Amino acid sequence: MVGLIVALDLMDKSKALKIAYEVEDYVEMIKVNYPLVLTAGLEIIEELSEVKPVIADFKVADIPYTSSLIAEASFKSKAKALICHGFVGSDTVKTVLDVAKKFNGEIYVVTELSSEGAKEYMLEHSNEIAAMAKNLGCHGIIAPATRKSRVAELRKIVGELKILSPGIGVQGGNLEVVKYVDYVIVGRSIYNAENPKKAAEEILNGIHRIQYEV
Ligand code: NUP
Repeated sequence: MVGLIVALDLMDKSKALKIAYEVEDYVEMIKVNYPLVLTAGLEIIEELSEVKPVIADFKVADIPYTSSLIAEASFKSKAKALICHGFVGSDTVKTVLDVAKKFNGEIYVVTELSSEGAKEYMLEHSNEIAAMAKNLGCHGIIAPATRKSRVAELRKIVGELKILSPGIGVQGGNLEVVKYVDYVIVGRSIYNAENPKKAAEEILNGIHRIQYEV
């Protein structure tokens, strides 16, 4: 069954916590990114972990040594998973994966961003990045809901690996992508909604409708 991950890109800790509790029945995981962690502190990961497992979307993209420290700080703060860029190459990805293993954590690799700029440089190597993530034994990839046909292609490359897909709603992607993914990541369409709980429920219903369409 395809699951929903809420992205809490908020700059207000209490609002983030409030929304996390409101949507908890509809989401499998909570994704945090720099906007929240830079304002609320790394402790927010542990606090949100009380609600659901947390993915730290730090898009790690540094030399292996520095990346290993970022991974260590993330997993020590109780992140369940960490997102790492793939364009940096296999040494960095392997290093953060080794750190993740010590904490029983997971690594998801960005193949190509969901934004338009990904077409300038990332798209050219996205398939190779996906293959690298699979060969290294990462847990999954991040693939763009804004380019459904690309996600279908990436699925063929990564096989059983998990695909987490952002870009639905404000970025223009739609739920059709659920045919190829394990999770969709949704931020603004939930946390900016008048009623985030209802928005999350509706998105989850939409996921199930499309998933079970014949
Ligand atoms: O390719 C990516 N696109 C993307 O939007 C990789 C990501 N990690 N994200 C993240 O997903 C982005 O940083 C944000 O946290 C979330 C999408 O949020 P929204 O567009 O649904 O508000």
